[in-house]
Amino acid sequence: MAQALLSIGSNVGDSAALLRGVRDAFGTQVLGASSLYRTPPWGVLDQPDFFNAALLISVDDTPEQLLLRCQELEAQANRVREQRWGPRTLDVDIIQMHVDGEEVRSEDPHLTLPHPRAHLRAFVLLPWLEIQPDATLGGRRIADVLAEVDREGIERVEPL
Ligand code: A4P
Ligand code: MG
Repeated sequence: MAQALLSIGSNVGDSAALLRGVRDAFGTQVLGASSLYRTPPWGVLDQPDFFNAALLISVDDTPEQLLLRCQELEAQANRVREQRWGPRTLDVDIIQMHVDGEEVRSEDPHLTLPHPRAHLRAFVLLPWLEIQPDATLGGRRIADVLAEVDREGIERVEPL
């Protein structure tokens, strides 16, 4: 039995519908879904605003199996990999995963857990805080991690 926190994002196409499609694809495995947020681009600044949300899911998958499911959802959204941190129809990242109550840690570039840039990103932390306020990242409460990052321009839009 595993639990995972997913960060989902889109800034090409009907972003709200694409993010809702991810939630719907996980169906009854969804334990919690954040609101939909509109967020200024991070990394590559010269691109449209993103829509982001977080999902807490309960799955029977191994980390590798879950990564494959996430990549299948990206492929179904006709995602083309062009530029690192560039515009995309759908990005589904695994931020943190617990298997049988133990946090998974991996430095493998193919699947790094917890996600190596999560602590820098308000577009990950703010939606996550909404659904799992007691969560910790790197041994710290995510509210404390969030207090140190720039959250300017992030707006809650509506429920997912
Ligand atoms: N990978 C390794 N660890 C993980 C993980 N924990 N979850 C590997 C998912 N994938 C993981 O990802 C590249 C490789 O990361 C995958 O093949 C997988 O095996 P990618 O999605 O193909 O490429 P990318 O997304 O362009 O690169 P990267 O570094 O993953 O980008 P990020 O970090 O996902 O950032 N600004 C806002 N406001 N909102 C956003 O959602 N997203 C990005 C993308 C940039 N700026 C953004 C947003
Ligand atoms: Mg990604």
